[in-house]
Amino acid sequence: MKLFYTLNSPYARVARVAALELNLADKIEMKEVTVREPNSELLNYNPTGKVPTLETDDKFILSETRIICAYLNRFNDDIKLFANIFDASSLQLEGMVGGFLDGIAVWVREIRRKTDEQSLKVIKLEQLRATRCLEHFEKLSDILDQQSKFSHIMLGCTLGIMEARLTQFQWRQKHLRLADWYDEFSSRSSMQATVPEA
Ligand SMILES: N[C@@H](CCC(=O)N[C@@H](CS)C(=O)NCC(=O)O)C(=O)O
Repeated sequence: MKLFYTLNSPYARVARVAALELNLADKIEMKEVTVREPNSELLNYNPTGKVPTLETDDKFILSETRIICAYLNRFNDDIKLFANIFDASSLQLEGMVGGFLDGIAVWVREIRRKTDEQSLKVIKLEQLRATRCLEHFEKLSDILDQQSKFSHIMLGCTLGIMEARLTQFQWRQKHLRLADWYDEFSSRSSMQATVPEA
């Protein structure tokens, strides 16, 4: 299998962390690519041009982080990355962390534009969304454990890209228990091996 990624994509990081957590490093060739460029190698494989992208051994091209991680999970039955459909609490967490990541990705993308092209309205909206989500996860920190779950990996990667790219957004002081959870989760080797560039 071949996993296409960029160093700084939080979505691709989720897939890379999941691959490491599932002990699949020797089954996957990691291929760093560029995105949003007409000559990106990824476009030869995936018309969406998005990372992560997985090429399976039988040459199917899988898009979308969740689909890729679900596919990877079939190679290691000992770990159940995804919430059981009968466990609404875990499904709730998984869904809300996904929405949190989507919002942070929009915010990060917005501030990468030239200053005079940035929309303050979008930035404000995403800041408010992130603040609400952080409060929600802070309240949940009692039930957040350190298991290798898709929701936890996604939450760790979202907080990770916030720390790397939204440096002025001081979230730690008001969310001490979530920060503790994050510090412990991000110390695992899969997270350490995939830290975004400063
Ligand atoms: N819904 C997708 C989102 C993936 C995504 O947006 N990746 C970004 C990098 S963070 C990307 O590849 N952007 C390239 C582009 O927009 O052309 C997923 O879950 O995998």
